[in-house]
Amino acid sequence: MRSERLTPEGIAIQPVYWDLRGDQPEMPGIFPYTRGPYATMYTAKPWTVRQYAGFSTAEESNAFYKANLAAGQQGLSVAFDLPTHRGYDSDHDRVVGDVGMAGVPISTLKDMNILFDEIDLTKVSVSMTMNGAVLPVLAFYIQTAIEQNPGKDPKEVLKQLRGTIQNDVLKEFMVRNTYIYPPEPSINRVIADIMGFTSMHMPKFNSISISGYHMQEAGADAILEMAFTIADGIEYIRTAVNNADLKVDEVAPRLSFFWAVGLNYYTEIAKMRAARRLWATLVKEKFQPENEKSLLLRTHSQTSGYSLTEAQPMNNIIRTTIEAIAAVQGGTQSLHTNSYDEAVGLPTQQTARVARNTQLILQEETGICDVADPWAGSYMMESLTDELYDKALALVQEVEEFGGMTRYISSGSAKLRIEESATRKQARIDSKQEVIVGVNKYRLSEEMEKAEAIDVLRIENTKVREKQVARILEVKASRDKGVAEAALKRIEFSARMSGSTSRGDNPDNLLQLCVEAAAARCTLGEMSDAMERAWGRHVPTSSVVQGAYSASFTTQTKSGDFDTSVAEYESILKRVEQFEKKEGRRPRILVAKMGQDGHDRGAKVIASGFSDLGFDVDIGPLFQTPEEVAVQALDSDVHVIGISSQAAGHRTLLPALKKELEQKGGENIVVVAGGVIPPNDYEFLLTETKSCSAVFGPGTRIPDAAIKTLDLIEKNLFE
Ligand code: DCA
Repeated sequence: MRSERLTPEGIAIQPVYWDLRGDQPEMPGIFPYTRGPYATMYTAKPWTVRQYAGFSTAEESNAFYKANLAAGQQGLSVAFDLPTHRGYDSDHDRVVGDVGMAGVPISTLKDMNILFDEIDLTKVSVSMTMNGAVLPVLAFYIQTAIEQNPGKDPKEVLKQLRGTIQNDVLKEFMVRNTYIYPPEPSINRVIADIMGFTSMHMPKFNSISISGYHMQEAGADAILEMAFTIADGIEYIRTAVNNADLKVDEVAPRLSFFWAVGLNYYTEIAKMRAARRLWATLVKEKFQPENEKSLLLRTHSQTSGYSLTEAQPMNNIIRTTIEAIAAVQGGTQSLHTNSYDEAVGLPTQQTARVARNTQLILQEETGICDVADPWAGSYMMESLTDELYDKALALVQEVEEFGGMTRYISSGSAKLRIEESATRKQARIDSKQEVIVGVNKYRLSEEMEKAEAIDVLRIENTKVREKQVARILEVKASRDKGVAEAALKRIEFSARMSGSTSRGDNPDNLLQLCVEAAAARCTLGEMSDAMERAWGRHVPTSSVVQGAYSASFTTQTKSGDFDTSVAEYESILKRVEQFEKKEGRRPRILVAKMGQDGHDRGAKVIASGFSDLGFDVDIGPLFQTPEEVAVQALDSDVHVIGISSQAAGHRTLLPALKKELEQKGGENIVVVAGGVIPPNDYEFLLTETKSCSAVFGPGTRIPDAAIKTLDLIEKNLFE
């Protein structure tokens, strides 16, 4: 352990302070681990700077990773594109607008070989955010590592692999939505077989990254995020013990966590402290492990994407820095800091560099690594930690009494609570109870009309797809067809089996079979289809939260804006009433999402807000093609379609929707769009292609969007 450090003022900074209140102060590295999983924390090893990235092609992503490693990044974190997540090869009809847009497309082993070209997988730890097509992706990674080491015993290669696969499907059914199969096989086969295989063959590899991140991004508060994530973790250990015949100590030491860290500075630090204590206490109580490592909550963190604004984007550097400090003072093991342009598009080289440097400055210029858990003993922090602990424990107990997280999620309660929380937050922002600098306060008048345009990365989606299609054909043409078909048949056969196949030495373990299929050059889509034939594809249902928006919007606040909010709310209701008198029915909107983009917070909040403001709201299923959206809009006879786009598919999908509407006689339906759409694209959508009539960027107030939408519908109908 490093000894004390003197500041320029001559103050001795101790690596750990222990003169806490109370007789028996807690220590880092000792149960219940409130203060950190390791005794020495960053004095022995700072957190890992792990930036999440994936760009349009495997070649570009590989070059980016190599440059980042050379520039000080310490671990890799791969972002895959949405077709890959959902188990589609890049040549599939449903994914035309999505290939290469929000990450790297990986359809074949060849793609994965290129992705890690000249990166030694036995040396660099790699995190992969993958939950749907997790078996083929992990299989490609394993097979790539084996082929990088010709002549070495594959078993020895596997033992050296360090990294993490997200593999957290439970949260996909609550938020984010990149699942493929229904919950039962997703958990009892996919996850169980991965835990079985990795615990036996890959001892340094973390088999799940149990993620609260996406819950907070979808609108969960700290208690919901913490409680649901810990309840998910308990469910996974239970699955390992009951279904995969594993002992708690074979699986729990390699479960890791993932938090979002937003701008509620004190709360975020307290959340991370309370969560460690809660996990250690509950795992000890429920599973009685013998290995202390089973109790450690080790976590990755990411600064909040939701907290970034399109308006005055440089402010986002400050927001991200504050969040990064909270993550570090909360004791994270690994961190991603967002780029300041992420509210409008994908990061560029330059903005990614600023984000990475934010962490390097914290690590190397500030002395922040010199002390473990510097907040310990603060009356405020300790009582906040206790309070979060108690509230989250009560919610975990509620979930456990319900029968565990799988059942709680299936009942729809978890999703609904998160959506309610998101809707209330939006209403607090719209009514200025919550301030966002440059958005609902301190916004310059010239910024009202249009946000400042900044350079964002633009991906030539058609070219990327053509390249991918050619590579898939090449791989299929050069392989032994018989061997590939036999490998796929074995996957399907195993998926149909009912007994437990999850242990790592079982020849029917699905990860084992997928590694064999990867070696036989089967594609990701082919492996996914083989399992889909046995299990089917999960079809989600959607509901709209009622009443939460209006209740929070018109809540009395100390800011004294109460009367203004009520007056604004009532004036919109009145306008909707007048519309109804004239048109014979209320304005009707279809809120829809196209492509493989499952981020539905924006769509759900808009649906709830518009519904509370008097609109008739239809909410379309996720993952629709433009044609399917056009058909639903015509069938439901809506006045307007609201498209929410978060994954950069708007330039392809909106013009395609416009074409479908024209072909099917729906040219009178107004189209509006919202989400992550760079200001540079507004002209393309509004004027050049006329594929929508308004774009509501991030930060748009729902009442303003509702009025503008009504104006457009009335202009269309009555002028
Ligand atoms: N004292 C003793 N050992 C330490 C200390 C310390 N103060 N700090 C770190 N270490 C050790 C760890 O025990 C670990 O060794 P092990 O692998 O043999 O257990 C090693 O150093 C690496 O440190 P760790 O804290 O585990 O950091 P990472 O390898 O970066 O793993 C973790 C972080 C959260 C566990 C992992 O799951 C991860 O990287 N997740 C990222 C997920 C992600 O990127 N998601 C993207 C959305």
